[in-house]
Amino acid sequence: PTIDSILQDLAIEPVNYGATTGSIRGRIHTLGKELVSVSPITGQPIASVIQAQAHDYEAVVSRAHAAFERFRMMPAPRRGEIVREIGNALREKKQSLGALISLETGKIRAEGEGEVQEMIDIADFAVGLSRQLYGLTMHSERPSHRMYEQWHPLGIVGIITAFNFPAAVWSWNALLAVVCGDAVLFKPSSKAPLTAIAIQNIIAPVVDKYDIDGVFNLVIGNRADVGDAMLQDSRIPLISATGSTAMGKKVATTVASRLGRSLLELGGNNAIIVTEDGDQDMALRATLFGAVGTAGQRCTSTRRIIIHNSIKEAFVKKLVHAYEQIRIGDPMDPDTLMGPLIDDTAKQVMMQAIAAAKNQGGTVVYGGTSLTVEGFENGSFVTPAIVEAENHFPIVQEETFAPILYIIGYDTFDQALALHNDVPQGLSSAVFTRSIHYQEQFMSHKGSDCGIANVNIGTSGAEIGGAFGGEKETGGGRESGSDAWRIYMRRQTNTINWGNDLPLAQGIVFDI
Ligand code: UN1
Repeated sequence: PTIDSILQDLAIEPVNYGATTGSIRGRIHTLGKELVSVSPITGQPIASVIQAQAHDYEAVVSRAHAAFERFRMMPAPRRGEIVREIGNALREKKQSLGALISLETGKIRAEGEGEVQEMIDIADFAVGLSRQLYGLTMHSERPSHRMYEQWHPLGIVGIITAFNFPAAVWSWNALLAVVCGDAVLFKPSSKAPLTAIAIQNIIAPVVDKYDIDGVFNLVIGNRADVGDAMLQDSRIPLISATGSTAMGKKVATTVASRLGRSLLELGGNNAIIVTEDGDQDMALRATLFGAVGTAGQRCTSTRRIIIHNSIKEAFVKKLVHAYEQIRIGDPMDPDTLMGPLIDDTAKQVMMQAIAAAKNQGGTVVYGGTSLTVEGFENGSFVTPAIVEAENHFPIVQEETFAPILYIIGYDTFDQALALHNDVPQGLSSAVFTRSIHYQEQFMSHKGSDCGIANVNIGTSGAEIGGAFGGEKETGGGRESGSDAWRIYMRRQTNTINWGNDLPLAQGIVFDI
């Protein structure tokens, strides 16, 4: 498809408005500064967005608040119908939205469409959930009493996302929050604003059909006008934020200072342990997808290989051979496996990390250079890097959002586990082994300290059905499947007395 046909199919104009309350009529005409979305593939502008300013933000939030008060009265299964129609609208636009994600972020077409598939999957999940927002019932300690709990809609949910999953992460939060009866306020990364506009355009006919303007809101704007206001706004009881640990700390402290809730999904430093008996071919394929896929820009990207010293050299050799065959270039070309980084700043950050790794004693065994791709001279391309390193190097302890893979050797499995957990982050992890003994140790309470721990599967590419997130500096939040929906609701405990007496709990007698 041509760029023009992609933009046309998603109703992206040359200039778009960065504040909307969801319906076609709900576009707020802002006067803010223009934000140009530049494709990392060509370095050329795709289209631009007029950013929301403080008064636009105010208009959106007050409409969202009013909409929430109406929307929470709609029965949950009916809210599920809305999400089902959104899922269908996404199915119709899977190709064009996937292509726009590729254009805007540089991820390859298969991964752009994969991201839309995650949106469709979570929509299906949310539809089922709309009939399963279960609470527990308890036996009261008092005679003729009954206790139960209910889950009520929470309010406006703020969703702050990163450039690397500009669509799927919105859907994990928004589609669950909406079946829970909340309104959502989406603040996307300024590096991927058009994907957010496209999502609003795709859902607008559904919003109009159900007359729920104000439930799905968008504000694209800078931190001073929009971002800080969201964090401080007590009309937004929950902020769900995805991004760097530094950003997450700011979100956590600001939201906590007003005793709001935050759901954080921050950096990872994900490792694969390969044991002496592990299937090396499978480990190799998982490493390629995990370390090179999305040009190493997933929070679940594989950043460290912790490998038994007896097989290390042979494995690195095979890895280098595989890296040599990776087709780097235009992500719109179906043969490409790795597109550009998000921008030239990301490229500089990668080059600084490579220099630091060398300085700290590491050896670059492959790649780690800037790359010029013919016909795409202004794209932000690099070669993925393999670096022999030690786990304690300061650079290895950090998350660098780029395709750098550190190779670390070990002798005993206890050592491997210790190295594995000895980083500040705790998102995703994997072991490749045939030994049930190692597998179970890895998943046990003395094993991986991450939110996600896989056996004979890589670190990235999780399904939506599980709870997604991690511990330590990853922020502790859980999104997507399992019972992650609960954070989008408020729990109420109800005790009902159906007798004619008023007994007190704990056997207290308080009579005159
Ligand atoms: C992210 O990088 O922010 O597990 C999310 C995965 C994807 C989601 C990544 N399903 O790699």
